Amino acid sequence: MKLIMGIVNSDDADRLVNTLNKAGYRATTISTTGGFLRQGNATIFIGTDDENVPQVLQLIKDNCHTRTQYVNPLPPVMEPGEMYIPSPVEVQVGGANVFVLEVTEFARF
Ligand code: 2BA
Repeated sequence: MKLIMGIVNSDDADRLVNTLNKAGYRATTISTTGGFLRQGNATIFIGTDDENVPQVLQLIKDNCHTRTQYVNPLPPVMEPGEMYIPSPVEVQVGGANVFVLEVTEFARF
């Protein structure tokens, strides 16, 4: 068995979970925050048998889209009288960052 952990854009999470449920997969969503942009994203956990992993990865791929975001870099150290004009940097985020983990035991009581 595997635990698939997908970090996705919050706007894609509902559609992805609905699609997973319709395809017969169970999923858990938690609200998370990216360490770089410090913006909200969603992390979805799916526990499933090994043979289902390719299908789940395909569903994630089909439902999560890449987005362009802009970040303002930290201002440099300034001398008195100097002026800093921030120029945002383009960053491509997602569609999804996915980890597939081995599950040693699963219990449902
Ligand atoms: P964030 O950490 O907020 O990163 C958002 C996007 O910023 C990243 O998109 C990447 O394009 C860029 N980025 C991140 N760290 C960077 C750095 N040190 N220098 C330059 N650009 C950087 P994605 O790679 O698609 O990542 C989207 C989100 O997935 C991340 O949000 C984070 O929450 C998660 N993530 C990605 N890789 C991860 C990893 N190896 N471990 C844990 N979480 C990860």
